[in-house]
Amino acid sequence: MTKRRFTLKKKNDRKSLAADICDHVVFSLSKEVDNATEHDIGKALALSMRDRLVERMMMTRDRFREAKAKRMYYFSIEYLLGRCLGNTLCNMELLSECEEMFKDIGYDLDEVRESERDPALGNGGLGRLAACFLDSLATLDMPGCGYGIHYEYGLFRQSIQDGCQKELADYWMADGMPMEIARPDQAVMIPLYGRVENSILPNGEYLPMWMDWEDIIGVPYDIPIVGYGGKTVNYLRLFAARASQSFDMEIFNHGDYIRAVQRKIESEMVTKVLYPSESVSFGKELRLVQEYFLVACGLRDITRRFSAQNKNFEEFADYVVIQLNDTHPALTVVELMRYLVDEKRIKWGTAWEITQATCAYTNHTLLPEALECWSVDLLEKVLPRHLQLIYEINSRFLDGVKKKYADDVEKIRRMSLFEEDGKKEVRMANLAVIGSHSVNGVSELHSDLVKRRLFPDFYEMNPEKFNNKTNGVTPRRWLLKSNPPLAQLLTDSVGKKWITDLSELKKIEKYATDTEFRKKFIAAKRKNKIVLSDFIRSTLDIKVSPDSIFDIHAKRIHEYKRQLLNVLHIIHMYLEMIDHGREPFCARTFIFAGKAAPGYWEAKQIIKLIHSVGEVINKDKRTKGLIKVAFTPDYRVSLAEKIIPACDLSEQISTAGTEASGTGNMKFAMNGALTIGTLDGANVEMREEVGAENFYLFGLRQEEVENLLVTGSYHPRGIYEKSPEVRQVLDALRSNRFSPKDPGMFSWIVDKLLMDNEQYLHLADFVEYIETQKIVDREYADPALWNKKAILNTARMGKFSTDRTMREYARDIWNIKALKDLE
Ligand code: 26V
Repeated sequence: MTKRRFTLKKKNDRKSLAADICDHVVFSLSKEVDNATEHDIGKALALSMRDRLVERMMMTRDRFREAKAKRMYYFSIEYLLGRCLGNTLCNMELLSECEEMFKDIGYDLDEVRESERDPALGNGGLGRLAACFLDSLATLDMPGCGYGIHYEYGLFRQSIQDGCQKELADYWMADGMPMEIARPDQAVMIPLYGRVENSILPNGEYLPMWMDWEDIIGVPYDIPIVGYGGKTVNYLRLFAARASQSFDMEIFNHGDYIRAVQRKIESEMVTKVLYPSESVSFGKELRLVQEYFLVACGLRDITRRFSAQNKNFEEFADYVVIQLNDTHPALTVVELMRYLVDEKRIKWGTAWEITQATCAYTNHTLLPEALECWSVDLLEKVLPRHLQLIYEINSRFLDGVKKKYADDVEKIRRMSLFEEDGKKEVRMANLAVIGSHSVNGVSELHSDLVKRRLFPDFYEMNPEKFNNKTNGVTPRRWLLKSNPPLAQLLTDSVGKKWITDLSELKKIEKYATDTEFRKKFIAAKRKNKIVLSDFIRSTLDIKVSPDSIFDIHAKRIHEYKRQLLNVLHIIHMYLEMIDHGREPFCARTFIFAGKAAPGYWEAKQIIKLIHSVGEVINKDKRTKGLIKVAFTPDYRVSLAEKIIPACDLSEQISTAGTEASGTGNMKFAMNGALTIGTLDGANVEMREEVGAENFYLFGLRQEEVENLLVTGSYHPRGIYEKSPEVRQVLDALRSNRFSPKDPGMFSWIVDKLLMDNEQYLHLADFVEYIETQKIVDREYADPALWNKKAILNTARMGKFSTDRTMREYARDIWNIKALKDLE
C-alpha cells in the first residue's frame, strides 16, 4: 500500500507567519491591519498557530491510522491546561522568533500572552497531572488523547475581600478560545433517565429495553496538543451538552414553546459548570449526569472510530485502552458492558474480559471523604439500565469471591459494590477496581497504602493488578517556558537535550561548586524573585525584598496540607522577635496561594487567618522588614508559573500518609527551590533522588501517624503543656492579638488543635518543624552552601518528568508504543 503523506502547507519562517497573522486580522477578525490592537494581533497569532497545529494534527492522525496503532484514551473529568499560546509557541520552538517579530512591529508578545485567560477546567493536582500527561504523550510521539468536559464556567476565580475568600464565576471563553475546533458533525446522542422494560425473545434470550429516555447531544471541541518539536499533535476532546432536536420537536409540536425552550436550557446545564472539589458533590444529580455524560460521549466516539477501522469487537482491547483518572469516569466499566452486551450482543463473559482488558484505574486520594459513592435511588432514576448491570456485575463478582473465600461474610460485605449500611450506595472505587486490569497509585508510598489500607481484600485476591506510577510534571511548561533565565543557563551549560530528557540535567551536578556557574544560577533566581516582588507590590501593595528567603506554600487550602502549621511557625517567629527580642538569622517572605472549596468553612478561615496574621506583622515596624506575609489571590496555572521560579523554600508539609503524591513539590525543586517537607507522597522519592542532605525533612512517619491514630494515643494537650513554643503560639492565637476586631475569631483553631481526635496531628510535628526552619535559616545565610544544594535539586529531578511517567504507563499498563517505533 502506498502511504499517503501530508506535505505541510504552512511554513514556520518569519515571513510566512507574519503574512498569516495579517491575513487573520483581516479575514478572521475583520479589522484593518493598521488599526489592530495588541489583543487583535495576539488573536491572529493564535489563529495562525492553530492553522499549523491543525495540519500537523491531521498528519498525526494519518500516521496512527496507517500504523493501526493501539490508542490510549485518557478519561478525566478535569484538565487544568493553563494558557495555550505561550505553550504552543514554546513547543513549536517559535517563541524567540515571535518575540523578535513582535518587537519589530512595535508590539510586546509578553503582554499579549498575559492577556490570555487560563482555561481552568480543573480543581488542582488531578487536573494538572492530566494536562502534563498530554504534553508528554505528544512529545513522546505516542497515540494518547484526552477526553473531558467542555465546561462553560471553569473553577471559580478567587478574590479576597477583607481577608476572606469570595468566589466569582469564571467565564473563561469570554474572549473566545481561538485554539479549539468545534466538530458538530461528530456529535453523539446520550440517553438519560427513563425505565427498563424486561422482555424475553422467542429464543428464550433475555432482552432488556431501556425506554422513554431523554436525549442530550454531546458536541466535541478539540484542543490540539502539540508535542515538543511539533512533530506529533494529539488532541484533547471536550464535549459540550446541547439539547437534542428530536426531543424539542415533540414538545414544540404540542405547541408548548416556552416549555420546549426551558428543556433545552436544562439539558445544556449538564456542562455549564465545573464542580469545585467538595464531598457535598456526591449526591448531586447534576454531577452524576456529568460523569455519565463524559463516559458515554467518550465511548461512543471511540467505538465509532473502532468500528470504522475494525469489524470484530472481540479485538477491541487490542486497539483501545482507557485510563480512568480517579473514579469520576468509573461508569465507563458499566457503559462498555452495556454497549457490548446490549448493543453488540456479545456474551457476558467475553464482554467482561474485553471491558477489564480495556480499562485501567488510577487512584488519587486516600481521604475517606473523597471516595465516591452514588445512591442506588439516584442511579435508578438517572441510569436504570446501568443499575441493573451493576447488580449483575456485583453478583457474578461476589460468586467468585465466595468460591475463593467460602463463608467469609465480612469480606464479602467489604468487597461488594454496594454499601448496605444506611442508605444503599454504589462504591465507585470498588467498581473501578474490579472492572480494570490495572490499579495504580501515584507515588511509592501512596501505592503501598492503596494496597494495604484502601483495597486490602482486592489486593489479596488479585495482587498482579496493583502497581505504582509515580507522578511527574512536564519540564516544557514548568521549566523551559516558565523559567527562561534558568532554562537558558541549563541549555548554555549542557545543551538542549534536557528539554526532552530531563535526566540530562545530571550533568550540571559537577557545577554545583563551580563559582561561575553558581553566580549565574543565583542571578537567574534573583531575576525571578524581582519579577515576583514587583508583582506582589503592584497587586497587593506589599513591599518585599528579593534578598529575603522566599518561603512559599502554594496549593489548594486543606487541613491535611497543613497551611496552619506554616502559620503557627510565622506566629512563632514574630513572637520570638517582638516578645523575646530574638531576631531570625535571615529575612523571610512568606508567600501563600491557594483556593478553598466554597463550602469548606475551616479552609476559608485559614485564608482569613493568613491575612490577619499578615496584617499585624506587615504593619509592625518592629519586624524591621525581617518578616513579610503575602497571600497572592486566585492561584491558577499562570500564577504558579510566576511564583514557582522565584521560590527558595518550598513548603510540602502534609501529615504523612495524606498527600497521594503532590506535583507542585516537583515543580519547585526542579526550579531550584529546597524543600521543607514530611515523608509523604512523592516527597519520599524526591528526597531519595536529591539526597537527604539537600532536603529539609521533619515530622512523623506514616506508620507513626497511623499508630497514633488507630491507638488513640495522640494527646496534644500534653504537648501544649510541655512545650513553651507551642503554648506561646496558641495563647497568642487565643488572645486576639491577630483578631483585635473580632475577638474569639480564631479560638476554634486552638480548641481543635488541642483535641485528641485532631486528624492531622499539627502539634505532633510543630516543634520539629520550627527546629528544621532554624536550620533552613542558618543554611540560607551561607549562599555557597544553599545554592550548591539548590543546584543539586535541579540537577537530580530527572525522574520527575512526566516523560518518564508516560513511558512507564505505556509499557506496563497500556501496551502502546511511540509511533516512530511502529513505522
Ligand atoms: C477530593 C476531595 C473531595 C471531597 C473533600 C475534599 C477532597 C480533597 C481532595 C480530593 C482529591 C481529589 C483528587 C486529587 O486531586 N488528588 C491529587 O492528585 C494529584 C495527582 O495525582 C496528587 O499529586 C495529589 O497528591 C492528590 O491530592
